[in-house]
Amino acid sequence: MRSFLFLSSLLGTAVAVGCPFMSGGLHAREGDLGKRQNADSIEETTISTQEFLAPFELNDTNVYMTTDSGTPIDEAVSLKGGVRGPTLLEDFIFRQKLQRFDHERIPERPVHARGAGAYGVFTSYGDFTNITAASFLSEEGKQTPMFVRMSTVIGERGSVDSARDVHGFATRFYTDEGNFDIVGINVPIFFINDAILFPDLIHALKPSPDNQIPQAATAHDSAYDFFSQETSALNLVMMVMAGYGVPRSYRHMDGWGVHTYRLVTNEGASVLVKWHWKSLQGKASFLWEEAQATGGKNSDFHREDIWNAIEAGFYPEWELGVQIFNESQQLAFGFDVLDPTKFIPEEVVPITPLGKMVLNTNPKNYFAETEQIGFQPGHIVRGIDFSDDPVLQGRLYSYLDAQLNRYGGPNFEQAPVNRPRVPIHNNNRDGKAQAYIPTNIAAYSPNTLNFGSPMEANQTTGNGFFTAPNRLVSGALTRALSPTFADHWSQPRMVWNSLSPAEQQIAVNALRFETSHIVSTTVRQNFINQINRIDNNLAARVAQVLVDVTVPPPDTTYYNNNKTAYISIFSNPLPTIQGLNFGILASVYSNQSMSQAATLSKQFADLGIFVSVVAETMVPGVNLTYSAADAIDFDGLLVTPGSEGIFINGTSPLYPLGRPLQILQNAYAYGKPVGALGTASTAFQLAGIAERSGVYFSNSSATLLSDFEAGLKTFKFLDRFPLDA
Ligand code: HDE
Repeated sequence: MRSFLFLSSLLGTAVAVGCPFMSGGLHAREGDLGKRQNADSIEETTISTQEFLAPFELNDTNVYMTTDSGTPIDEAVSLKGGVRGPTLLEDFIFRQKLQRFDHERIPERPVHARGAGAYGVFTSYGDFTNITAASFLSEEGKQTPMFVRMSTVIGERGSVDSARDVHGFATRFYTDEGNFDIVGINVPIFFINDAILFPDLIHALKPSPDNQIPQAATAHDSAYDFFSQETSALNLVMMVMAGYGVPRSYRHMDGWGVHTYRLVTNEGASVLVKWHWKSLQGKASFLWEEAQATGGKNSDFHREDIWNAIEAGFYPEWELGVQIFNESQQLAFGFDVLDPTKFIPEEVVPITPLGKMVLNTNPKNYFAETEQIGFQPGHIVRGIDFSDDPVLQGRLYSYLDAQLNRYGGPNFEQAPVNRPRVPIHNNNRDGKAQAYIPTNIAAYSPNTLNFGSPMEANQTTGNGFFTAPNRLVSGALTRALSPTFADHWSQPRMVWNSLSPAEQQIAVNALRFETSHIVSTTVRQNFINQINRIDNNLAARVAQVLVDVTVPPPDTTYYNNNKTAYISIFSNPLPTIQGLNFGILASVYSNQSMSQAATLSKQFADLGIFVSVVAETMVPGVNLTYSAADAIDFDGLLVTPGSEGIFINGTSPLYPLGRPLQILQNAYAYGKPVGALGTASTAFQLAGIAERSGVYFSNSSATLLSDFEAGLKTFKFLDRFPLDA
């Protein structure tokens, strides 16, 4: 079993960087929260993530084929009237096989259709009963099985993983008091502040209704028409453009619950919280050119990455934490905590770690598990309660409705992946595909015929769910948004301020790409007007590539100097390189190259990364040919001495023209660490790449190993790219 090395260094990392806001949050001190388990001591996963699913698994090894009703059959050939005659209606085997095929699909999710899932285990760091009655947080070391599904939002089920998009981060805890879902995303905010706008948002972002173009992309008129009219979206748009839209992998993104929730104790005392999953792999993102190439070369990049990591035992890990604040602090941070388009900077309310999730098991059947899982923000357990965030409130309806539509009936909670670990007892009955056999004939409450059972459970009886007793609601009915939600520009301004110059350039380039696709001059101008309210320099730089737009004078109403240290993705080295991909470029025509590749391959694999030796043919020791390989396959790459010839000549019928050189040049252009052992540096001269940060030349493989270990942690060398003057 693996030990968890990185966590101890990540605990207690709340670094204060000039707090721009009015008042600090309620930080849970260690004493407040009970003893936290030493993270290094959580070594053993004792709970099997799939134990409760095992009874539903079908094992087809060494058995005869049967119909769905169990009759052994031969279904390889249909029943005909003569070998050359027509197929007969009588053929129940044929009919069942075809009919089952015709019905294989259910409607894909209207959003988040493309995703990948995995099982894991959550371990609580301590006894948190002083802030919540949630049983999965009640004891140090308590383990709870989990399922997680990560996704893009806009693309269809078969779209590319590396599309620029917000990413879903939906987590289910199979707790011993029922299922609890945090259905979050990889940014702390959402586009809109009222769920009634969701269909508008999604209609604007999805492909055009006439020609279904573009797929999985926001770079079109309707999206920017919406963003420039519904300006609550600007905060999220800025984060997506600054790198959050193109994560390197699902493993390298954080997750956020986004809305404010309540934690409630057994006694009914409540605090407000924001949920956060911190990736212990660190945050890392693609560059846009790389993401686009990845989409074309390997549309399964993200699902493959997490699958391979889990198969190799490089179990990805996230730390669950909460920002905790008081009921009285709802308006204390300069905005309204019920507005999901705003986040509380971690300098203002640091994150209190609660436990750790380790994903350690891949699903066995994509449809049965990853496709059929039906997350709902309404899957909630005792000790947790909602807030009046209007988007959360709307979601409580929509997800249930979406599952009904996808399953065509109300028994979707009976699918193995949706069943709770604990028995269910209620008077819900019948419906399509009922899989239980309810035996209670008094399916109503109150009853005497079943001795009053199932009994009602509540705060004091039966350990039941309860609404926080101090939740207050008052006010006249009104179809209006709170004025405390009105500022749509101060936070995107803070996001912009918090980016390094290189990241600002990434955001500018991203917006140049996106807005270059806008045909309507009105939409272009509207968008420039809106980002001018974030920053005049940003607006001017984006507008540089457009025609027919005027950059208005600075609109300083919302300009501020606030910053947070927690937004920047590229400024922080990764805590670990485990599970990254590394390429060693070699040539089968050089013994020197092949023997160096074999040695280096072993040395680099010892760093806990996936190493591929690339050469012309798949002789032993080669993992990828130049016919198949591309720079997107590697987070870093090294050229072996003896292989220089293929960079100089670059022509061989065994691979596309100039491919080896192209791999090297693109890896450099995607900001990756690249290097050469010994004489192989001549390949770099040919590629026009000089030695500089992230470009390593050495005669010593030991030096290269340590250079690359550091280089892969740096991940992207942004100083290679020009900044606007
Ligand atoms: Fe979702 N969302 N959403 N959403 N969402 C769905 O539910 C919806 C929102 C999120 O991997 C759908 O089961 C409304 C915020 C994730 O299975 C649907 C609103 C956040 C997933 C739906 C929101 C999310 C969904 C599609 C109000 C982040 C994928 C199928 C504005 C905090 C879950 C389904 C998975 C999926 C509706 C807003 C995240 C249609 C009405 C905010 C991660 O019901």
